[in-house]
Amino acid sequence: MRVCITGASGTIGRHLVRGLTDAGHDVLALDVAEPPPNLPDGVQHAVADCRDVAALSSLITGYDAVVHLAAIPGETDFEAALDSHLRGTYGVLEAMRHTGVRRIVYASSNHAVGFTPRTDSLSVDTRPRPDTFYGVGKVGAEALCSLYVDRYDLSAACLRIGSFVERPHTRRHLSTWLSPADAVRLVAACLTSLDLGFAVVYGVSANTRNWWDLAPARALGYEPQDDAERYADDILSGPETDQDRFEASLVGGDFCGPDYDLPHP
Ligand code: 15L
Repeated sequence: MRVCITGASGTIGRHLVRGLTDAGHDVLALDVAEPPPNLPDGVQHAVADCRDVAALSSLITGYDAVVHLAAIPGETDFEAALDSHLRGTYGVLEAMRHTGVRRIVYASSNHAVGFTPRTDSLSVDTRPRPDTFYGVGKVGAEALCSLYVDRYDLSAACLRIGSFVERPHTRRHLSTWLSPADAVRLVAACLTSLDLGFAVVYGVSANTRNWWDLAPARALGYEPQDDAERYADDILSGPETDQDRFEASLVGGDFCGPDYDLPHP
């Protein structure tokens, strides 16, 4: 498939550019700033702001899908969150509508439901419960994807990603880790699933301690291979702290704590 990746220079973007290219996709690596380092041979890159519908439209014409990662990857003030998540995603969806690109894989986040308390199994149907303006932005961008699916017949997968890190290093990560290789598997499945429509799925690896429902992602063809448990001995060797216990009690972990309550103007 011809796939445009926005935010291609970011942490997840760099892995996906290489992983999807290796999987045989024809990738356009798009970013607002510098080209991603170590771009694989044959990968095109372009610089554009996702809010610039005209620029984006001319770049994605003829593509099959957009993997939309571009956004500020953590908490900000309200205005920045609005701009980054809502205006950025709106720009991508509008460019897709103008050019007939039919499928979006959107990097949402667990922080869309971050204030949800620990349960046996977290359903994708749980109500939006953002833990930050970042989470509010993700909820809003998921809603935009839903609108464009229903009104303009696009297909969308919203990935509520857990903790994308090279290797897990906190107790929470034992549940929430999404390995780089599994991230590629998840996005590849969403790109090629025949019956996508509108889907919200959790993006975590096959972690022994996972408690987020992976059935919706598996239904799209995602078969995670990694498990944070292989790092458990190392991570659990220290004493469990109050912070660990707090992080385990809510989906969003430390994002739910006081450090993420930004001062309001
Ligand atoms: C995210 O969505 C953030 O981008 C990342 O910084 C982590 O906090 C991650 O979630 C997580 O929940 O571990």
